[in-house]
Amino acid sequence: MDIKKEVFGKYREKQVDAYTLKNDHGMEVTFITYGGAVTKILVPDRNGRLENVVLGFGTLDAYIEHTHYFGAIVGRVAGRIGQSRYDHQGETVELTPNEGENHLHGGRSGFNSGVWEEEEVAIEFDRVSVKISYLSRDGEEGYPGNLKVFVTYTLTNEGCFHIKYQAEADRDTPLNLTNHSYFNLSGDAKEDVLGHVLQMDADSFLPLSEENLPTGEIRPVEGTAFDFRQKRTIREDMGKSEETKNGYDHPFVLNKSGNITLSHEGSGRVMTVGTDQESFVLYTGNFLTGDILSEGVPAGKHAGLCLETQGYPDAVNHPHFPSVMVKAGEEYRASTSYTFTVKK
Ligand code: G6D
Repeated sequence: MDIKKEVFGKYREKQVDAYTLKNDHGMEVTFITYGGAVTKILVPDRNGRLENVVLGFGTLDAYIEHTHYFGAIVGRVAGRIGQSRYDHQGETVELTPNEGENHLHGGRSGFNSGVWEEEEVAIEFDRVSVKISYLSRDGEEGYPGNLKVFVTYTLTNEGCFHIKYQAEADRDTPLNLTNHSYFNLSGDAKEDVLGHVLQMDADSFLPLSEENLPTGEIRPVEGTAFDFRQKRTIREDMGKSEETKNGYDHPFVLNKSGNITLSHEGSGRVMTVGTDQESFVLYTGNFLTGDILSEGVPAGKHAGLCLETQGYPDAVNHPHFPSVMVKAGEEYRASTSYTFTVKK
């Protein structure tokens, strides 16, 4: 078990560091303190060949220039907030619009573009972890209150990459954190993800409006292109419905103690996602534009897929959705794990 720390660059006079967490079986997770972005996850295939299973860039400039949120921590509120506003206790809070009139992924300068600070590095016999922090000041992107966020990235000797989120604010605020890694289990993005096999314990999904905002309906997946309760490839039903012909970009409601399993036949790699979050967005990289990855290959459409575990998007504007409001002084906690195994 080991952790390597290197300087990755400088952003607005702040040093950006890269940390590489290693376990005893060759698996590695690398992230940078710019946006807390996960840049590489090296996982063996069935022949023991270590390859990168997330989309990532090799330079800080590329992360600054491209807003696909590769690997980034997203907040204060992941997803969209309609009309960039919400009401709370009789007050209307105006956030910064950054997608038409709507607010997406924390605004123009969300958590994905902040430089996070090292809090703690821990090396134990069966796991290594790095805890980082970010202070979102009162009024940042329109949000109320000073919010201190801690994220702990852990890699275990059992092949589990675990993300723990903790936060506390001095005023009531919405909070909905996620990690925006794009997974591609073929390794080094050698093929797109449409042939990946996905199984999701999700009986319902949230239909979207033209602006990709939840309509408020919670619809059963039965008989739709959103039914992944039995495993199927991404492409199998994608083209069969108007809503998914360009790919998936939809929130699902995760069944209690449900899991998500993604696998790639060619490599034998399997990733199982577990979380304490009630929802997640399946996004199949529909808007990727061919940016050149650290492996020197372009990340075109469907080059990677995201499983953004989180609260319900736009929950602040849908009272019947589970709330994402955190009270002043209350501790927010959330966690998600990505466990990698190999099918011989
Ligand atoms: C697009 O609609 C999608 C989002 O879901 C995704 O998070 C973003 O691109 C990166 O806006």
